Amino acid sequence: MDNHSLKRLLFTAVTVVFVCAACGTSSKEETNVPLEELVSIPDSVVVYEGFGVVRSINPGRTSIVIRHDRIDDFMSAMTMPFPLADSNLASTVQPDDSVRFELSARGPIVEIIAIETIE
Ligand SMILES: [Cu+2]
Repeated sequence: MDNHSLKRLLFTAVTVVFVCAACGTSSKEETNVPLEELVSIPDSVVVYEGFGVVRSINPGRTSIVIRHDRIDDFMSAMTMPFPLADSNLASTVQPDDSVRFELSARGPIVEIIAIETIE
């Protein structure tokens, strides 16, 4: 199992824990318990730099699919969607652009915090 698969599995596990916790809650007031209180999400954020080519931007501008190179200590090369920390980031790129981007990773929560086109 590569590192990315592990992260996906972790994310799935977190989602399952969250859903199960919501199901087991009897009071409506307790259904919006922050994820951080249900599972251990580290406080520390790690920022990774990535390079790749934009494949598509989702219509809601909440994520971008990138065919990315290997990201050292994080994941192998692949094509995958990345959530955007800010939808304004989507306006700076378009499909087929070569890009450099920065990812913040807080446990299984990964998102693009910066992106720019490169030559
Ligand atoms: Cu990836």
